[in-house]
Amino acid sequence: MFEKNPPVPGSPAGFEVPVEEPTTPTDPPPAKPDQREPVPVTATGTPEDLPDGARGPQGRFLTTAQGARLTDTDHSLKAGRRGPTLLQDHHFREKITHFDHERIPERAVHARGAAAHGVFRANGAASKITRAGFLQKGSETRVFVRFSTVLGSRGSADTVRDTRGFATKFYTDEGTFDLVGNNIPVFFIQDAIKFPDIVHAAKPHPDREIPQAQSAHDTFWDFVSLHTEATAHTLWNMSDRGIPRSYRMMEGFGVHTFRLVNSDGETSLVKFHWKPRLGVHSLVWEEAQLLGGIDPDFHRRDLADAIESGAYPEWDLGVQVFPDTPEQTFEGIDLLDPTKIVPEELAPVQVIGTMQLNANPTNFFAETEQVAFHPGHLVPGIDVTDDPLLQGRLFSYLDTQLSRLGGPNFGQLPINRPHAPVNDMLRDGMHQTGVHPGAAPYRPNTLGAGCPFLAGVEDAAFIDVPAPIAAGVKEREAPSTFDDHFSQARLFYRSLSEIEKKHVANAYTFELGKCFEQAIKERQLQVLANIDAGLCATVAAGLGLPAPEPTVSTDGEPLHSEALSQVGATWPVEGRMIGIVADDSADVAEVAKAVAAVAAAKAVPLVIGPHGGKLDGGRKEVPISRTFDTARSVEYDALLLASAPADPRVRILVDETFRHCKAIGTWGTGTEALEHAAVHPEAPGVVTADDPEAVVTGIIELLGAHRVWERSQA
Ligand code: HDD
Repeated sequence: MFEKNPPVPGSPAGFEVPVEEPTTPTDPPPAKPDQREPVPVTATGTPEDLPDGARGPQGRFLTTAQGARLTDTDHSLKAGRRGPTLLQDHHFREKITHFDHERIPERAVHARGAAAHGVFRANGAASKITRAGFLQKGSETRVFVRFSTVLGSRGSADTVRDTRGFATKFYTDEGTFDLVGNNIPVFFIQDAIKFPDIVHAAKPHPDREIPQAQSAHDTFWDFVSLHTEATAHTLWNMSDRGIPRSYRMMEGFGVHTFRLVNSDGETSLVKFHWKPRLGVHSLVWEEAQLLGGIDPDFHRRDLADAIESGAYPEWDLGVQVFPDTPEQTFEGIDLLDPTKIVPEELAPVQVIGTMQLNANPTNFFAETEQVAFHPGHLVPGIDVTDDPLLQGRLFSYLDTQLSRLGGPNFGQLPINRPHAPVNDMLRDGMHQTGVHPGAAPYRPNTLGAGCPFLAGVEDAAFIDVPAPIAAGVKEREAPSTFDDHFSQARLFYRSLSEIEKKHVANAYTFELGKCFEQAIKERQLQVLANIDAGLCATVAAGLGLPAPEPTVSTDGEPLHSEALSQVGATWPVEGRMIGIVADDSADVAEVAKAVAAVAAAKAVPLVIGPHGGKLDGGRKEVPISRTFDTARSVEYDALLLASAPADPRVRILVDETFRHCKAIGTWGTGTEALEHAAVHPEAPGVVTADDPEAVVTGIIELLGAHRVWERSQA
């Protein structure tokens, strides 16, 4: 027999409704065990007595998933040594079943990525415009950043021509904030409803599923030549930004305009920018292509190696700030149009903090693969705007995790857990790992003493800004300010240096040259004519087609934004790779001096020799990092020649380094290696001296400017 509930204090006898909700909150329950730090470790067994050099804290004894110790994992349980496997082999079944389900669906876009942990430190400059706690002076917040390509599958090459994702998860005390951006500040489309169209066009053709991770094919150019709002983004992709040298050397952009709210409730509109301390640098196209075969993991390796060696990459986070006016425009630029930038000369980027990435993930799958970003992960002080692309993203990211991560509890995965206490009323579902106490995950309630209570501004609650919405009728239309598809492409193109413009022309010529349909090439040439007549003429000549006349006017537009060009400044060389060619005839003491000088400049010296092991000379020894078999020029940012091995592979090394406009230094007999490759010792960017330290000094200076563009043929 069940007793009737006892009377609620203060209520009439019995259990009659209506009952008042309690009005004084009790203490909130503590964070769920799985949201506390440090993250619980689930390894079984004892980690003591591990052999030296063990690479993981695996326990000592192998067990089943249920913790029973095992004597054998190499043989299935059989009816006799030569007999069939028994169905009762629970270890075999557990092992194979788990293996059969190891893969999860890859991301529909941005499937290929690499990530790192780090910390963000705010300088307080944003405190006037936002009340977000993590942006107040001195605040330090842990972050996890995932970089990615967009088009390729998980196993595709890193160095393809593509946009790069730059997604940052800030684990703030007030909840998680995700800044899910790209290395390109504009987007292909203005409205999220077009996302499946651009992605279907850019992904491999549905019949043969080729080409992988490429935009150089008919369906991509078919779509973007028709859908001219993609013009600016496509142009950025064809520029050097489409083939970054390293994730560490890319800018990042929030792309959309966001709305910040300060502690007085005042709002402003902002665009977020990440500025890499190492500068913005790119590969040249031939390097990118070669790397696709020689080291498809080039960017992933570069990031992990740099962090492992202590060359922690850093970015300044900056904002461009605009008044929150009803028009939401700035200097005539519609701030809700994600195909537009605001040139930095019109609205400077103001630095509000710095991020350092200082730890590699422990487990790729658990962290890099399972991390789930979402532009709707917002914190008090940061809100969204009505940009129709952002509005659609607010739906898509949550939705996609349901199939990718298998249900609605992906937020409980260690990498996705907020570092703020969570006290939600979400319950059950697939892969629920929380063991929620209490009987009243609903509101209003009396059985849980009214908890959880609702917070106000004074409790650091997230407030949806009551921003006015433009009046109008319900319709499927874009504002007329979204109609201009060319002025910003022109602005970008005209802001590039001559060498960068050449690269753009080469990229269009390559990509369209890979298209089969003549009509698509002709239509894209028309788009190019509306960007720049010279660009159009060069590409048309490369394709062997006539250059059309522009169909839009170019009058009265800004022509130049210096901040858009990558060329002309000098930057730190931390973590840059310098190859040092030497065979057994080299003066080993001199090689050792060069190695030390490169390391002292915080670059990475890699000795390339004819065999593995060491260069041995007198009392000096130098370890060889690469051999003529394994080395290819594309791995290095500069090359030093300590001797002149008569080996064709060395000739290719020198030849490619020269063609790719990278610095070359020689001393002693090394200078003869230049002759073998027909490189003039006085050519720009070639440093020859007697002393290897002087050579390294010259090379580091050249490397600061990234490349020796005077040498460029194209
Ligand atoms: Fe997106 C992933 C960036 C528009 C739908 N997007 C994804 C990632 C980045 C971006 C960096 C990878 C996150 C990670 O590393 O896990 N996306 C952008 C930017 C956009 C943008 C900068 C425009 C300014 N995206 C966009 C639209 C839609 C999506 C308009 C859909 C309407 N994006 C997705 C997605 C993904 C995704 C399908 C795939 C995996 C995921 O979300 O978690 O939902």
